Amino acid sequence: MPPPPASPESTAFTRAHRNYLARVEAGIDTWLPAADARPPRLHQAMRYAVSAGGKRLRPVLLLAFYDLYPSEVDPLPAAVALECLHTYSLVHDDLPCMDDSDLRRGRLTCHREFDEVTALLAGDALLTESFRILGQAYGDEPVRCTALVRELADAAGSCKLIAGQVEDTLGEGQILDANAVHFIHSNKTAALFSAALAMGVHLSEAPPKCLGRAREIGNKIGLAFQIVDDILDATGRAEIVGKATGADHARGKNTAVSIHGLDAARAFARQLSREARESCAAWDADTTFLTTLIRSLEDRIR
Ligand code: GRG
Repeated sequence: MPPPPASPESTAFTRAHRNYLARVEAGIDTWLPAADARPPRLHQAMRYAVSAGGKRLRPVLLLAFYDLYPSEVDPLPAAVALECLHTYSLVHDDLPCMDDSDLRRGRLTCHREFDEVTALLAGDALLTESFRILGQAYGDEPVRCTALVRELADAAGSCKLIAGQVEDTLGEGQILDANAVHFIHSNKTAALFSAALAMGVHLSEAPPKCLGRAREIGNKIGLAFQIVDDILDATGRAEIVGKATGADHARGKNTAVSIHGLDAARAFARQLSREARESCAAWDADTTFLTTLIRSLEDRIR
């Protein structure tokens, strides 16, 4: 039986989404050092980790938010910088000293494909690259460049992304309360989503008052996304997440599912997603792509 005809809205969404993804892939290829740059093993590992398989959610959100009030500035290098930083965190998180994972983005993790030392250094280099790219691309505009660097550094630093990772790791095998898990999710995951939207605002013509609202929407998307990730891990949909499932439970991790139970976690994710979509829709611009994207994240747990 032929598939039902796609609605005009979903066709437009798919086309726009493909377009964003193609731009991100091209940007990654342009901005990362060539695979044969010396030392080639390091640069191959960096490209291996960043290339193919990622959903590119954070850079797509940055570009889509920028597109609400586009400016003369090219947002692509910032989108690539954000994806490099996100990928570094995944490479390090997969290392034997952390989650010791074999699969990521549907294939072997960086340290399994290369070796532990190379993966550690590739992660370090991706982190540094993200700030080099921002400096190189936006250095001619010091105010904008500083805002972008601060936004990304703040989200990725010791009080947010790394704070979340540390408390997540320390909490393994212990029973944390809902506040502690909320802290972990807000910082390990949502901070980078918040930064994605805020960076889109810094690059665009959006009025400065949009910044706080953008961060808030990013926070809700990130929290919803993490809860969905926890649900997928608990319900074993490895083909959707591109990595082994059941890992959270096996490691004694505290998740939205272990704290609230499956049904309440689902309801919480849907509520956050709905709030994020409603806040987007109240924006004085065409937010159809963004609201459809947010709904598609929630639909992963249908
Ligand atoms: C090692 C400093 C350091 C931080 C690690 C990001 C992170 C913190 C750990 C990764 C493990 C994890 C479950 C993080 C929560 C956020 C999350 C679900 C990341 C995966 O993001 P996706 O699904 O990945 O967007 P892709 O591969 O699609 O880019």
